[in-house]
Amino acid sequence: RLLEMDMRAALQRDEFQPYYQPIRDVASDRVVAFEALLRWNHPHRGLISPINFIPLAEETGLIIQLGELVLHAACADAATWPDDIGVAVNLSPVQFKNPNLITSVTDALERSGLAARRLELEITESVLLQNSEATLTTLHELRAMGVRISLDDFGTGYSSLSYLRSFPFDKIKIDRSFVSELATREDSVAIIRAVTGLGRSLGIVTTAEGVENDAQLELLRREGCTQAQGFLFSKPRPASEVALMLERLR
Ligand code: G
Ligand code: G
Ligand code: MN
Ligand code: NA
Repeated sequence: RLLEMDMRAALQRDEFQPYYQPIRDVASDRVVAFEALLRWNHPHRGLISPINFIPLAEETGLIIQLGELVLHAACADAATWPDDIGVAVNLSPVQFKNPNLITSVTDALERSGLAARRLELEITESVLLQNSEATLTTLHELRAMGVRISLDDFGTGYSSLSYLRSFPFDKIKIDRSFVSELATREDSVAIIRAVTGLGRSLGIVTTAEGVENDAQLELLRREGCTQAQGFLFSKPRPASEVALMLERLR
């Protein structure tokens, strides 16, 4: 079992690092960004997935430190990539309760020299669940800095559509459960069609997650989905392999 003290020690020993998964523009078949996905490189247990430590990090507040680590690493890494390639970083709802969030983002951009337009912050609707003024103010401030805001895991929560009205998101990420069922469930096709149509009418980029085969990609292309991400292109890989992924994929 993972414990808080293991995580504290791991932070000291620098065992956390973001991996990167490419996001491709569907119409041009070009990589437009990478999503940073945190990994814990444990000396005995090997690579530990975030689903096994993010909840503990959120309970203990360590997510604040971890979140800053990812933000700084992702901005620093992205600053070495071609100018037209962005980076997407996941933010926990807990990070929105931290009054220093704006300062951390500003610091990460300044220290890395990364242009704000190249940074995308992914939030889930649970961030907006309380729908507090403070959260919306923070989102608008980030937006005013030039950072883009994505609504992650779209379709898995309770009342997703109302969240689209509460904040002008730049991007909707369609949860991979809808993509994985495309071949077997007709209603999944209908849902993809509805969400890409919604994105088009609202002027919001749509990204399908969990794309694993060509049939899924072709269907997404037909429905006019803007971007695709998934094992079809690449698993998340360490920063040292980003150049290789760019060579192979565009
Ligand atoms: O990479 P993948 O299996 O393994 O990620 C699992 C989950 O962990 C996803 O829901 C993803 O959004 C989340 N996650 C990955 N990296 C981060 C991170 O840096 N911060 C937060 N808050 N969540 C992350
Ligand atoms: O929740 P979030 O979208 O931030 O996390 C993305 C998660 O999905 C990561 O755990 C990532 O490793 C995983 N993932 C990425 N591409 C695929 C895919 O094509 N298929 C499956 N099953 N999982 C994927
Ligand atoms: Mn995400
Ligand atoms: Na997601």
